[in-house]
Amino acid sequence: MAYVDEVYARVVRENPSQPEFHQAVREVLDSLRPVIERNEEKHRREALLERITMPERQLLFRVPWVDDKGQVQVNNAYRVQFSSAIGPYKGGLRLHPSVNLGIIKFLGFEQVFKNSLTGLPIGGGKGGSDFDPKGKSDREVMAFCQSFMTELHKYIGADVDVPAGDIGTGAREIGYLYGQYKRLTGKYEGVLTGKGLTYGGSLARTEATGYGLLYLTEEMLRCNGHEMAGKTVVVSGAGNVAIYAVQKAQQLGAKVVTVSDSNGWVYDSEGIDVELLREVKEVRRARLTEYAAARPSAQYHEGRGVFRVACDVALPCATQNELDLEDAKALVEHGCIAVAEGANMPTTLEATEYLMAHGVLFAPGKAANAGGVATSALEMSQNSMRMSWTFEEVDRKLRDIMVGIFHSIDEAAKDYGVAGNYVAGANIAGFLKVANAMEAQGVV
Ligand code: NDP
Ligand code: 2IT
Repeated sequence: MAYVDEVYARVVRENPSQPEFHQAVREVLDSLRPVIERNEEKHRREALLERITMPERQLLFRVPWVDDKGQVQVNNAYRVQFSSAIGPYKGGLRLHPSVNLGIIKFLGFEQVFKNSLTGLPIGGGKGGSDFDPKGKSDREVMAFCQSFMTELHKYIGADVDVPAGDIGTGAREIGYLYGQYKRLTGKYEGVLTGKGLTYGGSLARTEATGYGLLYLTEEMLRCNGHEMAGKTVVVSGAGNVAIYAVQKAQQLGAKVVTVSDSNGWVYDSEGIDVELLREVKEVRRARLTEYAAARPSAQYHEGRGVFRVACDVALPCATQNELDLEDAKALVEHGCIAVAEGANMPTTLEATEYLMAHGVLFAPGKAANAGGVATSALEMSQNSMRMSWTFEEVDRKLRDIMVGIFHSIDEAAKDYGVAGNYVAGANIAGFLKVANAMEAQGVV
């Protein structure tokens, strides 16, 4: 049996009931075949792939907190410290009722390669809880965050592990988490990113994932003889990534016609009004029905449907496995030329294969959405220097990083005989740096 298949079988055997983790590992290992085959016996002897697919440390803990009625609530919480080969563990905290260990492991695994692609010195990790911030009062969210950090603070630090936002964890949650870390440790340090601008945050971090997605997409289009201007774009999600993807796509001259949340989606024939979207989502924390009610050109639909709308470019920016084979077929039928993943693993394996087999340019999340964590690393740099850069400086660095990522995945794909396969290119380019650092550091 090929070494990659042996390792995949072991991952499935040792991590039962974690389908998302299996899926993420499968995609990476399949891409690595040509790399591993060049030196299979050496890698097997060093157990390189077993080590890269097994987290260095997994923390599971309970988070008790008191709700507004005086009832004690208890949530499950996780921090998976996946790899510190190239830097301190780095990755977000997801707060969503669907969170379980398998989801956090898939996200942590993806993060290792993504962070490597940024070219910055950050290892990979991820955490979160099945706590649902939706519908909770600010006091309840604070109570949860303080209790969560009361346990988590023992395992993190500016040079150890630096969490950030993800689904359900935005500026409010990061603020409460930071306050509690500072109170418990007495340290004012860059232990979290995505902080507010008054206490160590970086300009452009809020926008970074969405903007970075468009910078990479635009470069991918340009290198394949297209441009963003004039394109019709569908976006899913209506959170941090989606909002700033819509904004940057519009700045680049595209027309964005959809956004979605977990209840339904909006088609706006005039193009999404991003200021109204921000008001509904960031200020009022309301549903998209309120967007549709305030906008005559918008139609609201229950359920899913974004990827059935005719478009040139599709940007899934909500959650994992939201774009399936039927969606991929509809996109191809409508003449879509590019899909770029703002979310982590939003496209199923079958859909990814179908899109690539039908000539759709496909930018995988670990490359396309790396702008968020890259700007987090820039926030860490600014904290270490006790300085802050202007919006324009950070944005310029972000753009350079995203263009650089596109070229490194493009070149890795060409080097390994799979030109144009950016999934393989991203997995290979991300892997090579981590593997090199692991080999250099010995058996640890
Ligand atoms: P937010 O919480 O800000 O927004 C998530 C959006 O997706 C919401 O509109 C949410 O709707 C919608 N959604 C639809 N279905 C689901 C579901 N089943 N589970 C969760 N959300 C759902 O998160 P972000 O925008 O930060 O994250 C979106 C994606 O981007 C995630 O995959 C995340 O891992 C990834 N990502 C985020 C980065 C960041 O910097 N924030 C960086 C890189 C990747 P509703 O409000 O109704 O729940
Ligand atoms: O998935 C991701 O890359 C993030 N949620 C951002 C992580 C970070 O540390 O900024």
